[in-house]
Amino acid sequence: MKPVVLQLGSLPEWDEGPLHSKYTVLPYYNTDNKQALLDEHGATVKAIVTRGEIGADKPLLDACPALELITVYGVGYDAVAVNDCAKRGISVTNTPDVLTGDVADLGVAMLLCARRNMLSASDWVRSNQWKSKGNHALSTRVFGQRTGILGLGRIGYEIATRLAGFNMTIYYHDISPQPRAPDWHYVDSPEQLAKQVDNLFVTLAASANTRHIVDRQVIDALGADGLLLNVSRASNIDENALLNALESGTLGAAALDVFENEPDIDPRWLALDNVLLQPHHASATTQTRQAMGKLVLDNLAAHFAGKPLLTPVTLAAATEAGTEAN
Ligand code: 8YV
Repeated sequence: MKPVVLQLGSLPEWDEGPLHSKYTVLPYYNTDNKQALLDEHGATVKAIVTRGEIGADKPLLDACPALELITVYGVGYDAVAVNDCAKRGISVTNTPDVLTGDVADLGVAMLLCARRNMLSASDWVRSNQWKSKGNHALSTRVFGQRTGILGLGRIGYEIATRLAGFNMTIYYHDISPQPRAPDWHYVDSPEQLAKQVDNLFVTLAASANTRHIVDRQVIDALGADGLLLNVSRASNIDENALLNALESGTLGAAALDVFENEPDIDPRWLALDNVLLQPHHASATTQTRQAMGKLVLDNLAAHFAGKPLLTPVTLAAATEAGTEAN
């Protein structure tokens, strides 16, 4: 008999085929009466396939008493009730490493796009204002700026490495100085980091400990010429404080791939012209999504073959502030 898998989010069709051929898949995300599905089949579920932004909460875990494994299609597992998994001996896997380069690439692209006003400049051409009004307004030089990295994990490191190529001075904050940071400057608090830099990247793994770590003080410290970029999780930033600062101009600009309550984001974002909005797609290249799907399937296969998991999350460490990002 095929093991029963509860699927919490859609996957590309190249993953759906293999998933359905090896498992009895319950498409929770696609089911109107979710409670009825759980009442009828919850006791049979052996594995959950979910996505980073969806996770799996305690009520869902409680509805699946025979659950053995949660595989996350994404590096971030902050939305998974990891403490309950640890208590019940449920294994958790994620998809680290394979997405690092793409997330770093998009982060750098967001910085360039925001600082050089590329979207507004594109509109300038499309709306014929280049012809009718002349040149677009000047933008801000990127190379040689100072950039801060909040969370020097895999993604933060790759962003910093790329930006060093732009002759930038790199500052970072993490739980301690990181041995692999070459000549980058360690700063001992997020607020001090924000004070030192022009651009501040948030690349922290989200947890209860990092919730709103970028608060009003940090945003104020970045200041009216500062750019705040987030490719991790919305919860790392006090979103209301960020909106207030962008609306009042106490913060210069923001470039964001993640939002509270996404995709139903706060309409206040849409009224701002000093924010670059991206639809949580930093890892969304065909190549990376294929690699992420393969890891999900390989972890499932390993688990049901009684073999070691490829990318297990260490649950003891899962509640501490980490240094990865999405
Ligand atoms: C994905 C993510 O967009 O890796 C993560 O934690 O949030 C992203 O890479 C997401 O998991 C896919 O739905």
